[in-house]
Amino acid sequence: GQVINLADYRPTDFVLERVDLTFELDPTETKVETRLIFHRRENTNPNAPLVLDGDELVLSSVLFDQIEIDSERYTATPDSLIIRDLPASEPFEITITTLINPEANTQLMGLYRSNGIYCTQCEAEGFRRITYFPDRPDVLAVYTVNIIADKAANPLLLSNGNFLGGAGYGEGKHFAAWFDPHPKPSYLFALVAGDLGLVEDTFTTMSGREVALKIYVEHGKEPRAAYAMDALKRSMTWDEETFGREYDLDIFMIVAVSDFNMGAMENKGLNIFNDKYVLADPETATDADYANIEAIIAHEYFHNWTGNRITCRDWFQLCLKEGLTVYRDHEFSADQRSRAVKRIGEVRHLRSEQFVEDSGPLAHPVRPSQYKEINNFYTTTVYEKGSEVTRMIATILGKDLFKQGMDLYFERHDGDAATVEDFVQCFADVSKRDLSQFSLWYHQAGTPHVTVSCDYDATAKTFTVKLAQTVAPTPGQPDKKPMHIPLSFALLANNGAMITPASTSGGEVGENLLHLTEAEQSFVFHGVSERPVLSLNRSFSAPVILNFAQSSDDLALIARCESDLFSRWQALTDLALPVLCEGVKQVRAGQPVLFNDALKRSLLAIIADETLEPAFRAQALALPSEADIARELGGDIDPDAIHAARKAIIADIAIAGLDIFKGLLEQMATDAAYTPDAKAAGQRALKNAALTYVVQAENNPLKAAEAYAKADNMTDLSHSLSVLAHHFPGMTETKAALTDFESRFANNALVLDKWFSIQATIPGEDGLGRIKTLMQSPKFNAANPNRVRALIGSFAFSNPTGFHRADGASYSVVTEEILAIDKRNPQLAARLLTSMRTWKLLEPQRANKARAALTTIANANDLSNDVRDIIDRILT
Ligand code: BAL
Ligand code: ZN
Repeated sequence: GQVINLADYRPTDFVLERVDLTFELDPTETKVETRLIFHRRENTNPNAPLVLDGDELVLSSVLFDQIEIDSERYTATPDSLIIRDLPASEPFEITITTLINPEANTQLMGLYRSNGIYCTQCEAEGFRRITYFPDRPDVLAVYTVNIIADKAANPLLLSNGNFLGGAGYGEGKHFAAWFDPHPKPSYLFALVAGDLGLVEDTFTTMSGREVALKIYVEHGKEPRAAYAMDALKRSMTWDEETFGREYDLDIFMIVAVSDFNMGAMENKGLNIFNDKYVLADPETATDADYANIEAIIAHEYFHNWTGNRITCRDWFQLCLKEGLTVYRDHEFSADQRSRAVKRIGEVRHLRSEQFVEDSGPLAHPVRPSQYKEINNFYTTTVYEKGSEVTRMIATILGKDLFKQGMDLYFERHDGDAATVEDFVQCFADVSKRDLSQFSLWYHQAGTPHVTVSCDYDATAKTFTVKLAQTVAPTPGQPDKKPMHIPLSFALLANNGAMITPASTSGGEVGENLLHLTEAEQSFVFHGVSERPVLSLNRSFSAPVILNFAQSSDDLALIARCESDLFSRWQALTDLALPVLCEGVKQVRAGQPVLFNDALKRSLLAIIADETLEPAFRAQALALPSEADIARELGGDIDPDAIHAARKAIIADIAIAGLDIFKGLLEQMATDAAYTPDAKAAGQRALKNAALTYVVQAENNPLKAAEAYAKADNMTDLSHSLSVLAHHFPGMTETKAALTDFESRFANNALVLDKWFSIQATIPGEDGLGRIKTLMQSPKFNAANPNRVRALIGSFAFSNPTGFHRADGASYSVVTEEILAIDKRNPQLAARLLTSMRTWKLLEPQRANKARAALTTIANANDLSNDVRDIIDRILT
């Protein structure tokens, strides 16, 4: 693979004016005729050839202004088509015919078939697997698409934009024509054909236009699309009310397919979804599934403005659309649900995925400056850290200026292929702030560490907060500059009230916001009449790691009194992590796990506090995960010791709080029919968290088996099954429940994915045998990405004791599987391989085994670019 550099960006030599595509669909031999009108860009080399991208293409013919071109004038390979001797200024037409095989397309990029449905995935570089094309996001054109196909097998023929018309077409065939008036890059092209069920609705936009909404799913699954439709309408309303953005076509379509590499894709007017993020009903979807559907439906819809109307100049700018759109979907979910609980979930995810990425061999800036394989940059850094960077702009500017900046961005760049600099400039312009230091967030990889120390001077009545920031070296970036870090704060009095200082000095201080800009900086608060407790980085205003040795008493005060619920949760986490890490040491030293009562007291007080929403209390009960503890330890990781220590501490808390937990089991139970709203989901979350503690205190599967038997929704059913499987593997109750679940949902692959993933995450070294058996199950299908992620992905990413077996046996099995998957679907294989990105942090015996397994991959022949790129980076 060749390195692509941002610095080498230059516009194309030719301007593409319009695109006409005609597809004659056939499962194994689809004919694609592409008519392109170009003219040479002004002031460019008049002799430059036209260079079009391809990927595994077979050229059938090429015409210049409708006439076959001499073979000396062009060079065609599977990867490119180069045409020479083209006009210096006047427009010309190139007509290309290619033949492609959708059935054989197992990469799921370009045009492929999933369960008999023709569908496409073109982001980032899939369009070049359909036809030769200037396949880059800064080439925007208006598309007309004609689709011809067998009518009986494909009653539906869909593409982007508005429907122009259709009719019969020869024997047994028909055609449909679509026109998309909005210029777009090729990565937003989509085509769907097949036989699907339809759910319809309408939406009236703020200017009074009626938009037809259509969701297509497999026949029989229509009732399971109702929630997605509801989420879509709420998204459309929210984007009008919050960002003033109105939808711009007569029709908006969503198609659910069962083989999909990503979650979903925002193709203009024709979103294509992994069916996992469309289909839901109480019997088959969990509360988490409903929340994901809501978030992803919103995300793809929001892309219509942030991504489609304003797209990216090049793939280095991916965060321009992704980070911003994640920020928008986070805000949407926060408005639809509990903002604090949503924020806690976001931060948990950011820390467990993005912080890990940012501190390891795959670390890269939010806006990278080079890549070898763009598919490997659809990362939590680009998405989630990108969102955090947008959130910090909103925090620094405040609500009103942020809104003005967004309005300016939409006004100034509508129709553009823009850059991160363009985006930031809009906020600089409306706020008159210099955002050049802030922009380091886009360019410097690595999570900043902020060290905090406090000093109270009772005589002078001053409180000094000393901050020091560092960013560790990351690949290609040995030296880092100080960043602009917005830290939201509160000073709490001993009674929990907020203290307002008379004045502050030492740097810019906004409303409850410290602007840390220097490597070392001291903020002094004057007129503070008692020693305050500092609550810092409230609501996680900046994605940083705080090194702040706060006393248990101070943390307990924050956990009890902060008005910012996020900070209360954070204080509990800060109480728990040292206890858990100490427990790991005790386990490794062969000592009993002992700890003081501060954590237990604070935790149980929060759990029992009925003024707090149940969803928040459930989050508190979740405690830091095994991965969180590993990250806190930072090296010499022994997953078995981590598991044992955490288990011992939870058992201790469970016993101490047994009465509370039992009380919650009853209080949170309800006879009301299932609804997926946040309040009901929160009650279920607390009930189910309590169940986990009760069975551990009692060391008996009975209550979980009872919960399984009486569950009337998938949230309760899958939770009780997972409690049984994870805490009582092999017991009669567990075997019975697993068998029952498998037979009850034998015909629902998405639900069986839960059954696979629950079993794949049962702790302990037996996990390997279990996944080997499950891979042989007739229900498993190694060609379907959802199945692979549910079984092998869950094992590698979410079963530390099973995957990191001390003998290294799991590494061999998973690497072998990755090599097999790479032959069919490189994107999926590369993603699975990132599960080993932290191998160097393991204790030496496991690290050596991991290195050996990774070396096997590195030495394999014919690796895809995707896997080659990841293996090269994680092995060095
Ligand atoms: N653009 C790829 C899928 C998504 O982020 O929406
Ligand atoms: Zn996106």
